Amino acid sequence: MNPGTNRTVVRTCPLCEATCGLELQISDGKVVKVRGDAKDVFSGGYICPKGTAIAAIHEDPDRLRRPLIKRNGHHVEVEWDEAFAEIEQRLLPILEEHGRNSVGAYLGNPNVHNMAGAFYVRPVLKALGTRNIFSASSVDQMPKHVSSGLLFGSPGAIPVPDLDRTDFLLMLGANPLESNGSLCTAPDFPGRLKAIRQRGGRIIVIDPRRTRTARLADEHFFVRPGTDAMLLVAMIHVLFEENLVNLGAVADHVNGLEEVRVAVQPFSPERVAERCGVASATLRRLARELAEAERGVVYGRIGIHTVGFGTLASWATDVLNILAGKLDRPGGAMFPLAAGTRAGKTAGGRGFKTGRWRSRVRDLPEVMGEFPVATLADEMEEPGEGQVRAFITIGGNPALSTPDSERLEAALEKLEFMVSVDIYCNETTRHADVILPPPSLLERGHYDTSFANLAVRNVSNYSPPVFAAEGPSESDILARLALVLGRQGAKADPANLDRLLVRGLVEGHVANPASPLHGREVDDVLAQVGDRPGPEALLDVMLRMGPYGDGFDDTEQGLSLQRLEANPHGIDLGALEPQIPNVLSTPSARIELVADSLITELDRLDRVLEEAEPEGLLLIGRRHLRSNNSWMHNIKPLVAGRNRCTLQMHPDDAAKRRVEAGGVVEISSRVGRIQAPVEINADLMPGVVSLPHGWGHGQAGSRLGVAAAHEGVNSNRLTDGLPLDPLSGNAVLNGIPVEVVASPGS
Ligand SMILES: Nc1nc2c(c(=O)[nH]1)N[C@H]1C(S)=C(S)[C@@H](COP(=O)(O)OP(=O)(O)OC[C@H]3O[C@@H](n4cnc5c(=O)[nH]c(N)nc54)[C@H](O)[C@@H]3O)O[C@H]1N2
Ligand SMILES: Nc1nc2c(c(=O)[nH]1)N[C@H]1C(S)=C(S)[C@@H](COP(=O)(O)OP(=O)(O)OC[C@H]3O[C@@H](n4cnc5c(=O)[nH]c(N)nc54)[C@H](O)[C@@H]3O)O[C@H]1N2
Ligand code: SF4
Ligand SMILES: [Mo]
Repeated sequence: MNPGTNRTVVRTCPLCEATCGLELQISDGKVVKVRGDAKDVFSGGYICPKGTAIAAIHEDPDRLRRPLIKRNGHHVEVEWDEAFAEIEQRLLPILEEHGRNSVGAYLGNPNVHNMAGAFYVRPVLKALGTRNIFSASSVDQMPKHVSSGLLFGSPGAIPVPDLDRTDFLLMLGANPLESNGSLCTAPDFPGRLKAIRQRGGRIIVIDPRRTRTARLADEHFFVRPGTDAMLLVAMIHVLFEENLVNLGAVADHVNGLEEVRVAVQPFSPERVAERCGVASATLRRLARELAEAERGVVYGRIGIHTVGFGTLASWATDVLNILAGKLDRPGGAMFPLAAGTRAGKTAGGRGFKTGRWRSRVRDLPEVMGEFPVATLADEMEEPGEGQVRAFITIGGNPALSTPDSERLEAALEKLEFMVSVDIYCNETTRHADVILPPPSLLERGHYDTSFANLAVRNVSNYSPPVFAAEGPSESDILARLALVLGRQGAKADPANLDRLLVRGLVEGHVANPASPLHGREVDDVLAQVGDRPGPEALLDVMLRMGPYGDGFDDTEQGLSLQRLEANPHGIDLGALEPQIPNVLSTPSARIELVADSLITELDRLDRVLEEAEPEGLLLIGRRHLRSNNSWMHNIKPLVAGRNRCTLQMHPDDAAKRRVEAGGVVEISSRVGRIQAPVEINADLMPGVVSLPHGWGHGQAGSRLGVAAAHEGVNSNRLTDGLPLDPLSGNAVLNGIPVEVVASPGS
């Protein structure tokens, strides 16, 4: 890569789930222009303001270039060897003395946007051996994993709305005009929504706020936060009551139909309507319209997952699709078939279990090998065997992203030792004793291993690094961390782990009688992979052994990393195709509509409906197109303009509390109290207030110059770590009871 030349490169944007193709013009080693890649097979030139800001993230002077060690309370730059030696000297004795569970780990959202996260986090966790694993999943999509695990046997089997072919989209708790979509990878989500309406289809949005997405829809209904499970279950009730159940293509693959009918019996629209704030006639009509739609689908996202009945709401979404005959059918809810998955999966499997072990303090079940991050502070504070005394964060900012965060920050400060793999010294990593900064997102290869499994078209694209990295790659950093934890020493060569991982993957195929590689010489196969960096080598094997791969057969035209490199705008593998029954991993090889745990949740729903409705205001979140959770507020073009960290409130609620436009309010919940400027806004449902998350910068010891000037307040000082979605352990981040008063002196 000659820095002196002018060149144009294309690459996939790793900043959100939409996976847009970007075109970067580079002159004298600097990105001089970013625009959408018009030739990208999936995004066709679409881009959002964050994609344009990618160069500013790369160039951000506050982005760390060298490791930091905290000495006498201040972070100082050190060499890489010194940083790993420090970890060896300080972390290993804690493990020796207090056992493996004394070190906790938290994995943040960027790990799913990054090959290092996909392939090298697991070896770190394995070397650590701890059960105290936490991640952003339990403040996000864990309910979806659990409902998919129960219904389809695998937490990764997630059906997505077939946006490009549907004519009826019922959308709850999602705001893709700001978020660009989630658990539904669809670059230019806004354009795809407009196309539904242009072809005569209809969009209905259910959200406690009249969002930009709601404005684009044909109809919008307010819903009381946290009540979507009732609303969806009532719609299932209508399908049975009005004889609208029609399983369609999946009729021969479903168990438990009669049990669902009985279980939803108590939940008529008339019973739930007042509680949800949606008229019973509307619920009946929407159920009928869904059933009658030739190509229709229900899609729910974070607003229905980060609530106390998150798993039940997620389950009910899929059950509605199944009972209305919309699952596994074009225009309905379909399963992607990603290039990186193993070819030849057939129906059946071991199914899905949670609670294989439980958390020490609150006795909460493990879900997908982790505990709810809402109990992280408990595990750090409570003395005794297994107390979390040391902590590793990888690409995460739990100090801003997780509930009751003031308490978590206090617990972080008391740790004996903390390591963070992160590009910034921010609200979380300022507590770390050692910060290991990976190179920028333009200095690494990129492939979306996660989002290919959630995409509305099957596509495959690889982006090589744009610039050579100054320091070690993120996979090398994680490999060295794994080697230190595995007692291989602070100077162990990360390439050793690369070789082990790639060889292990190939050996697995060679040993598998069902694999086309069965019986081949491992070294011959490895020779075909060639001399690539670890993540690229692993990716190559996965692509070639995947459903579109060449299977390491020279005579085949299939997919390989080399082929992707020759097609920089990506390769289109076509529209989604039916995957049932092969996608199912339940022991019965069928869809299991009911599980005991879900019946227990329906019983709880029944009891909640009998209780008096809680009074007072409920707090929900709010995303903005120019933000990304907590970590892009240090980029000037993304924070320019008016303060976005405001509390939005309906005029009637404001009037009742004598809150005036332009003033400052004090917002308090069971766990915290913060102040924020207020915006009076009739787009909110009365009784609901909204504050975005990810703000609250300017903390002592952090190094975020721009963010400190746009600090805002941390909404997770109000969210409560106690109430959880019981089946998934997901935190409740929407529908928080709060009080709001005009701030004295404002
Ligand atoms: N109240 C409320 N809270 C929420 C939400 C909400 O809607 N409301 N949303 C939740 C959701 S959906 C999520 S996903 C979580 C996110 O929770 P987190 O993942 O904990 O938070 P992020 O803000 O995404 O922080 C990402 C961190 O990764 C670092 N980083 C960025 N790029 C890289 C990289 O390439 N490598 C490494 N190693 N580090 C990198 C950043 O500096 C930052 O420290 O927040 C959750 N919190
Ligand atoms: N610009 C931007 N894009 C992002 C992110 C970001 O922070 N900023 N974060 C990324 C991440 S990590 C994720 S997970 C995705 C999330 O993507 P989305 O799921 O689309 O998230 P939101 O935009 O927060 O939309 C959630 C909607 O749910 C509504 N809501 C709140 N409570 C309820 C409720 O009880 N019921 C119903 N029906 N609705 C409710 C909110 O008003 C909001 O409009 O976005 C990703 N993309
Ligand atoms: S929508 Fe997402 S993937 Fe597309 S440019 Fe914006 S941040 Fe990047
Ligand atoms: Mo998320």
